[in-house]
Amino acid sequence: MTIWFASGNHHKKKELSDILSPYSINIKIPSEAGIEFNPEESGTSFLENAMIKAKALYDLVGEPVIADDSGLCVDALEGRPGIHSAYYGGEGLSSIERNALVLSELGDNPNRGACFVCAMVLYYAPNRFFIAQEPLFGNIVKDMESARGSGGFGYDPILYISEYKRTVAELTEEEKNRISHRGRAGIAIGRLLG
Ligand code: ITT
Repeated sequence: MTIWFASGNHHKKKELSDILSPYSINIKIPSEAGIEFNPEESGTSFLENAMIKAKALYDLVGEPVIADDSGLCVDALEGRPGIHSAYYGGEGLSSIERNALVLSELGDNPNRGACFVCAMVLYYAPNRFFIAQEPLFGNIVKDMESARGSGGFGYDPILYISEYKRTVAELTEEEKNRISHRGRAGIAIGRLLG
């Protein structure tokens, strides 16, 4: 079965494709069908933004849709970057610059607790949808030299998972998908579909 994924982020698409493959579910994103898709994410929570994306694509294609809104929430920064993770510090920054910005805002604060959050929606129709929201807890590394790893994307190099003694970017794809916010939410949705 193939289902729409309301995203323009190819990293998310790759991860969710792998997460849903045991359920024999393929996903396709709007750009693959030549559909321009860039809804305004005006919500105040991951869940609201996931619903906005799901509904916007459903309105365009009239078929079931999955949407993912996600980000990094740092305890000592009152949950920032949070829902602003994708463009934190300004649209033009690279991931490395955004990671450096979070580290500089945190400074030497001993409270390094943080988590990734993923709100995922399976949207069948305006009155029929399912939600899964899951975290991945870790600690923000102490400086850019400790921001290791080349896997994953975004803030993966700065979130350290003590159980694995590695950053998320140092995990294999399988390891990340097994424990991640997106992996857990995706499995919950996959079970509904599979
Ligand atoms: P779509 O809205 O098109 O799906 P996006 O990247 O703009 O793509 P979001 O608004 O949900 O998506 O923002 C997610 C951002 O949060 C993402 O760009 C990363 O900066 C960060 N993020 C989310 N999941 C992550 C992960 O698994 N690892 C590292 N960073 C992640």
